[in-house]
Amino acid sequence: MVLALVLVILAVGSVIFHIWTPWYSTPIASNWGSIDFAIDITFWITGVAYVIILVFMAWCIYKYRYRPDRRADYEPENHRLEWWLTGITSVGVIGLLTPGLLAWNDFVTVPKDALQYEVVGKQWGWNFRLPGKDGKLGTTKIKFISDDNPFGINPKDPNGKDDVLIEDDDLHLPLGVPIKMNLRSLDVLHNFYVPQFRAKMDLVPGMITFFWLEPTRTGTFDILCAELCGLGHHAMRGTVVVDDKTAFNKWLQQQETFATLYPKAAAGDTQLADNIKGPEKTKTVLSSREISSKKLVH
Ligand SMILES: [Cu+2]
Repeated sequence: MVLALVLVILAVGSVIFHIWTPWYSTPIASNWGSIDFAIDITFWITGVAYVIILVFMAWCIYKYRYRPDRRADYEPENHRLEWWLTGITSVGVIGLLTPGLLAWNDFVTVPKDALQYEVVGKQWGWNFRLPGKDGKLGTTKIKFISDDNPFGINPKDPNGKDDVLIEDDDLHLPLGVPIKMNLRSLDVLHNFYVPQFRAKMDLVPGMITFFWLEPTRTGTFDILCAELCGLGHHAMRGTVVVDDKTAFNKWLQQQETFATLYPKAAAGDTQLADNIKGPEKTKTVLSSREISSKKLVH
């Protein structure tokens, strides 16, 4: 009987905690209300199922408690009950999956007029690249990555010369404009996450992943890495600022491009990683890791 009481207290306590919880979603700052809706529906369906199951178990413990004069019924099949349970479970699963699938369909269907942004993650920080006046990001290749070309921009691609590079600084986004985030990692798995945007996506070494969003209010928000990516994972933070059009254009004009920041690399005047052979190549990779960890300490 004590166990039945504990189960009821657990059910009631969970509902009260959910209503009075100190954990809540920050106010949304993007178009992804459909993701919030999918989470709300999931809470409702799993919450109702959780309460029903706990209360049912408590009721069974009470009703079928041991009595010396009572024998158990034998009823191995009950078709009516099975149909009911199958029907209710199916409705629950459809309710759980549908809002998420609809939101995902929108999430991977990028509007044609979206601005192209690039996010580059590394142990442990974020860099960003925006297209210049031509509206196109230059192509990149791993072999072009060096201290003089940290983004690995192809010097032969004219679209890359005017690319705006944001290193160790805040990312700015214009309000009310769809933006496609192209994500690259220089080392291990990372995950770009801004809680207020609701959107997040893995950065996978060797491939470009993406998502899109449209900022719906101005403000300053934290960028977090949501994938355990090494010792400095907790420190892999950044800041994103959503500006109105005037403030955004003012900020954009003050930024450096590939050609102004790394003139030698932009002119194709650097040694490629491909040209370094054998042990020296390994040494270069190690030393860049050492630089990253030194940055973290200071
Ligand atoms: Cu990370």
